[in-house]
Amino acid sequence: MKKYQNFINGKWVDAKSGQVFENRNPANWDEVIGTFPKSAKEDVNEAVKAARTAFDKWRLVPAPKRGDILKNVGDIMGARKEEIARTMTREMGKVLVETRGDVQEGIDTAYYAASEGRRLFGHTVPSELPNKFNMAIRVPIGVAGVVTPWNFPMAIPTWKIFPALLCGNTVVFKPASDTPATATMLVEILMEAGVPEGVANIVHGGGSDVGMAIVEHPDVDVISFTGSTNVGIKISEVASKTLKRVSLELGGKNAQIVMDDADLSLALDGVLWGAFGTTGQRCTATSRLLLHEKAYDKFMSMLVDRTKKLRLGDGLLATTDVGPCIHEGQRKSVHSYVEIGQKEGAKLVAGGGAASGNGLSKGWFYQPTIFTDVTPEMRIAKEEIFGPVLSVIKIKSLEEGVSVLNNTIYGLSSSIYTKDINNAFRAIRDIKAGITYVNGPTIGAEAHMPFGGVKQTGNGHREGGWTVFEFFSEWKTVYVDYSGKLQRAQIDN
Ligand code: UN1
Repeated sequence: MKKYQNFINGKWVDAKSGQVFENRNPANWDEVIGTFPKSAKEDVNEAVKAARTAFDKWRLVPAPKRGDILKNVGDIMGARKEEIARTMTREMGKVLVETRGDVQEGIDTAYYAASEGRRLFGHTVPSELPNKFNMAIRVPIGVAGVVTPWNFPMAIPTWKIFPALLCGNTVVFKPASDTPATATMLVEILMEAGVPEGVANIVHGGGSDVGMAIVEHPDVDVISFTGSTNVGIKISEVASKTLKRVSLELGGKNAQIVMDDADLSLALDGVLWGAFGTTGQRCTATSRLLLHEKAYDKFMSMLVDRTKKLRLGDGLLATTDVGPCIHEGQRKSVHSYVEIGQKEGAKLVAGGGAASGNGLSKGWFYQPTIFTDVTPEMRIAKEEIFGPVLSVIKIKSLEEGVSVLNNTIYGLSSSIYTKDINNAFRAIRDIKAGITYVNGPTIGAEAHMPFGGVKQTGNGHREGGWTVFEFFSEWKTVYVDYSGKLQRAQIDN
């Protein structure tokens, strides 16, 4: 069995306590991927010290040179893509085409960040005084704490770490304890690509031991977290004591509207992929279908039929459409929502229980599940389930669809299928979400576009795209007076 370690100040080390935890395959719980250090505050302290020291040199490396290293990172990830994808499927279960896509998102992010090294644009602005020059430039913040989930074990860490490094920050990375092997590969690649010692550090372990120690550490300047809304609120509270900058990407309760004028077979492919891709374990997953009454009967019969044909299994097999839930606790939580839905009076038309059968007996499989007769006030219509459960709500009009779509505390992703351009633009205007897809499912964000949500999905920041470089840098405003005399703004002009 492989024994993994933390990476601190350029060296692979055990947790100071010597304790370890196991990582198992959710499609076959007998298979242990490896053991990982069960770290604590003392390990975080070492990593932060290393990152703090390394920051003094790294911030002075020209941004285009930092970009060149990230270009190498993208190249190495490309060469190791298949190996990383297979490891990822083994440790978190999603099917191989999806884990390949996850790695590709990391590669895209590397090349995008590499090119940003030759931009990182600032502003030059005319001064109100003669012989004076005004500019605002971007400077690094310091040590970045990066805390990431298990559902996108490569893509999400890269969204955070690559822009943080490109901007000149150093990093202390705590990956989800369900996907530490993929995270370790990312750190190996960073080192091989030429990231200097101490600039990127990884500390494995639990959220309350390691994650919170990073968040509360006075020498960590900025935190980027993706995960549940409850943990996000806690992070926000703890980080406020040292007034850290914090970016939070939290829950979602995303909906796909299907209008009566939509291309129904396109909308069907969209909702199947959105609801059951990654076993529904995405913050962008489609967990509500808002279906126009005129398309209802036809669409529902196609949807139930296709859903029942989805093949569950080990994500490494080419015959598998849907992998397992991440662990026992998640499968239990999904099932408890199914029970809640039934008690609330919704009608189960597909799935509704743990899946058993050939090849499924040692994994956390759950049948793709659909509820109809869901009303907007039911808990299954409002709360994030994070599993393969779709709630269907009948709508009479676009206005009703948008209003039901907005009836949640979250606002990450959204989708509308319609051939009517007026419907599409009204939806774009009125939907309260960070992302809206027209004639596409709620999933499928591209690395070079802003990613994030409104309301309790986050705290207003965006990762991905050009916006993430704003998050990981400070503005410094510079005035250069070359008049040779005292010039007083607001007074001498
Ligand atoms: C997430 O749902 O946790 O758009 C991230 C997508 C992916 C990223 C999703 N590119 O679904």
